Amino acid sequence: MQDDRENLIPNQIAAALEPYGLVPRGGFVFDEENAPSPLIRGGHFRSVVLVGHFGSAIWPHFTRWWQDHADSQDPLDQWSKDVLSAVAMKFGAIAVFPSDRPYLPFQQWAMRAEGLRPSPLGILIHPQYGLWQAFRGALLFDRALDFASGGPQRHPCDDCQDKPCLSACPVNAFAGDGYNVVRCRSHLASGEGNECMNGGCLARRACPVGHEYAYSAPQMRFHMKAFAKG
Ligand code: B12
Repeated sequence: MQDDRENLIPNQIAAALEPYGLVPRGGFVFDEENAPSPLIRGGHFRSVVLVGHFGSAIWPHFTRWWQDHADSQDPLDQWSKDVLSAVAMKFGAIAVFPSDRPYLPFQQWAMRAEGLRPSPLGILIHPQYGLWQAFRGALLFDRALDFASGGPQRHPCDDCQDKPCLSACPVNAFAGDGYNVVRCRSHLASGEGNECMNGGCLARRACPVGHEYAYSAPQMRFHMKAFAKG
């Protein structure tokens, strides 16, 4: 049945994001039971499109921008804001961002939009790209857009017997209940965590899924540095 949903534009959004290495990562219409409509900047929104990246696709675009914004405090967040605010305006949406407070439930939205589930590390895993993907923002619409169902994806951790991610951390930050962030950060600060700092989180790297999409060395270092700084 045709209601007021627009025949979205996923292709147009994808085309607008493509020059930045970004992709639309599904979306959905808010309902009051599972995913209540968020009240943001005084307005309620009816649907959301998540925006993110797979592998290192954003890296050349972001670093080009960074060369001209070398004094930015949070360059990746700032780049995301620059890019997505302009894209949002084009489609009559507003852009929201994962690191803005109060935190919006990006992972819950992503589970609904793309059918992803969390890995034992806490971050969501994608059946093709593994742990090498993240979200740079979301576009909120005051109208209900028409989405193809995100559908449940195959959850690769279900077939992973050994779960090497849980035992690869040199300080066992994932050995207990959840993720021991203090232990992880102390290791990085101690100077003994150079392999993690320079090559990326060893637990994340131990995951066999989507190895070929692992971030490039400079991108690994960038994220680890940002994480270590807190
Ligand atoms: C605070 C935060 C952290 C904190 C604490 C995380 C935690 N325990 O919840 C710290 C600093 C530890 C952290 C670390 C990392 N984070 Co973080 N983090 C966030 C942030 C900004 C807010 C989380 C939140 O409270 N949301 C609000 C609640 C209401 O939303 P939610 O969807 O219900 O939140 C879910 C998460 O909290 C999740 N969760 C539960 N336990 C854990 C544990 C970890 C380690 C994570 C990441 C999530 C997580 O379960 C919740 C229920 O669904 C989110 C962005 C966002 N807005 O969500 C990114 C986010 C979750 N982080 C992300 C990432 C990538 C990381 C790092 C890998 C960063 C890095 N260095 O590259 C590391 C993880 C290290 C590792 N080896 O696994 C991504 C995850 C993408 C994905 N594939 O799922 C997000 C979505 C940001 C993004 N730009 O995409 N993070």
